[in-house]
Amino acid sequence: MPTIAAQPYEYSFPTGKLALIVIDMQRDFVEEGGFGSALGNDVSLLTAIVPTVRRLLDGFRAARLPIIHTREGHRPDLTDCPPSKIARGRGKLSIGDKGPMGRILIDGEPGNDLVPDLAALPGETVIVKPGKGAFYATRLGHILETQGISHLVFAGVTTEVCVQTTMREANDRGYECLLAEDATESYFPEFKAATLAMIRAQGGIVGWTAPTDTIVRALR
Ligand code: TIU
Repeated sequence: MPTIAAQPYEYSFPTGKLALIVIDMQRDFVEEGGFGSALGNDVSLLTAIVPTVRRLLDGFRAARLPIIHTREGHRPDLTDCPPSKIARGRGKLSIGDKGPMGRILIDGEPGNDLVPDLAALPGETVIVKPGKGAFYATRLGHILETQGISHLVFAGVTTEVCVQTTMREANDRGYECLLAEDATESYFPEFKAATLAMIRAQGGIVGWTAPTDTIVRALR
């Protein structure tokens, strides 16, 4: 089995059972005027990882391995959004309000698109998810099962919210999870650092972490 130099120890994966999941690299979080900035965050930290996420995507594309993109987005009528989620945050704009990139966090609006450099290519899967975790109320589990996937590499934003939640969901479902350290980011550097540390602590209680270039080299 190929291996990747990772923390807390090497990550082995059966070729053909590995997939990439890129979490929520959408304009709502990465660009000014979306949900992230409405919550009072500086989006520049997130914008900075776009080229690294692209290198990871291109590595999986070159290796012809499955790629799944997610977007956090709700139906226009908000029937899939708990009122508690709309009320939370008390930002300038709430979910469903009209912002400079269309209605905030609504599927089909310009702000819900993946950033142009990370757009999905034909044959790649895009999952729109109403929650922070990508398994909740989506067909992700079914898709992975039918493709025989057992090992997942994770990238995207934000590290401690949607990425970590999805990684924990995947870990509980038996997937072997590796997070690309420099292809994920948080609005809070200290939260990113803590998340990487807690994932790989206790012998990899949630999974492994490794740099993007190390992962891409192992795919060749
Ligand atoms: N606010 C924040 O850090 N994250 C989210 O609301 N969603 C995701 O992480 N995608």
